[in-house]
Amino acid sequence: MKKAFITGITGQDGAYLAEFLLEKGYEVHGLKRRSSLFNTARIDHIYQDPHDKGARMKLHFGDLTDSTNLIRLIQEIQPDEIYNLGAMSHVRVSFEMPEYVANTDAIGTLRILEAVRLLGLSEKTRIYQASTSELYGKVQEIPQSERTPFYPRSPYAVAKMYAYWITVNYREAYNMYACNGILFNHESPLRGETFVSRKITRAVARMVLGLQQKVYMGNIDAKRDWGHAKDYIEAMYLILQQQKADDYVIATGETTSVRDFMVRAFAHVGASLVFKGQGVKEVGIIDEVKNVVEGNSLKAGDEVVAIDPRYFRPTEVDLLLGDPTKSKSILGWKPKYDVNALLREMVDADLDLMRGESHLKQGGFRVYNFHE
Ligand code: NDP
Ligand code: GDR
Repeated sequence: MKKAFITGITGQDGAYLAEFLLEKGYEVHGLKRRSSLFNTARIDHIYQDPHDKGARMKLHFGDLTDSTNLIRLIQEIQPDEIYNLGAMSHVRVSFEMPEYVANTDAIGTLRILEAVRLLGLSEKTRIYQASTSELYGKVQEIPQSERTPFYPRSPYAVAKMYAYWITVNYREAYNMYACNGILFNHESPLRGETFVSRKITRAVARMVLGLQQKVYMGNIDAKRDWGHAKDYIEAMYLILQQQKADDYVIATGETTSVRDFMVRAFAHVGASLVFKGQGVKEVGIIDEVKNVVEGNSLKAGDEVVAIDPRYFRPTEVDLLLGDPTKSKSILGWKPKYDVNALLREMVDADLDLMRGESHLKQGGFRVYNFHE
């Protein structure tokens, strides 16, 4: 039985990957941070009681900033594959805590690589590093491929750049099977609520149900190449199953602006959204509503989107568009979702979730209303 060790198992990708590897028959070990509240909501449905004989999923307390913990765990587990997905992954937040991000996202990767080397597991253990399209940063070339130069634009991206190169260096210096997946943005109903796609789909669902009136956004001109996390974790797995370790771009090859993502998300619930004004004065107004969702609270004339500069970033990544030619030809990887299928699934999932909130509100319970 193959053993996988996943850092970041409680995150979006970790949850999908753990489920995928369990289905493939792996024993799955995950690194979980100690927190004062439960932080396993995304993996509770695949949790296996360690008392049950034959349990193939095991969680271990730890942190990417703690070398001795990582060395001990990797020694105990003796993994065939490590997926290093753990990271402080929010670009805007990285401007507020750059040192912690460097420690976790950059040096955390070094700690994993060093642990494998020091424990004499270089030949046995294959390592996947969660690299990112944020490495391309300021536009140098469109579309972006494995050969496009990097120009990181945030403390997050700079930390991930170190992680990228230290992974390449350990592969070349110690002949380790260590790879980078340069993944473009990928989302899902499990996406963290403060990333833009989920913030939008959640807000649309809440507005339909009358739980929220407006959403405040940052730079809605930004363009991203958005795919579905379910497709992208399959690419991670494929990257570790090749004859030769290498780095791959994983993307859909299609780009959409944040503004257009919003228009499409509102359209899915029957509301046409139009934008008026410019810069920080720009607003999004509902033009017409066809009631495709029962009890839709949205009405023509509602001002549902406004700009709040506090969501702007000191340095922005304006345009990401990936060229997945290499991963398609070598890995045989092809995404099943496009951006429309993705956002429809996300809006529908948030409508289901928010209906629960709506029932609570009708029952007289307090419903919290976070705007991020
Ligand atoms: P999430 O933010 O959803 O998950 C991040 C995970 O890392 C969580 O499990 C989190 O734990 C954990 N983590 C954070 N800090 C530490 C730490 N100090 N020690 C151990 N674990 C920690 O990210 P995604 O699932 O979206 O992304 C997975 C990886 O892929 C990340 O490295 C991200 O940077 C990268 N990436 C993501 C892309 C995307 O579009 N989603 C695109 C390209 C790269 P907790 O649950 O306790 O917070
Ligand atoms: P990103 O994702 O920075 O690309 O990083 P995010 O969804 O946060 O932002 C995408 C774009 O939308 C713009 N934007 C807003 N973003 C947020 N979060 N909130 C807003 O209100 C808002 N308004 C506009 C942003 O400025 C940006 O241009 C994600 C993360 O998952 C990283 O970990 C990963 O490496 C990259 O994707 C690829």
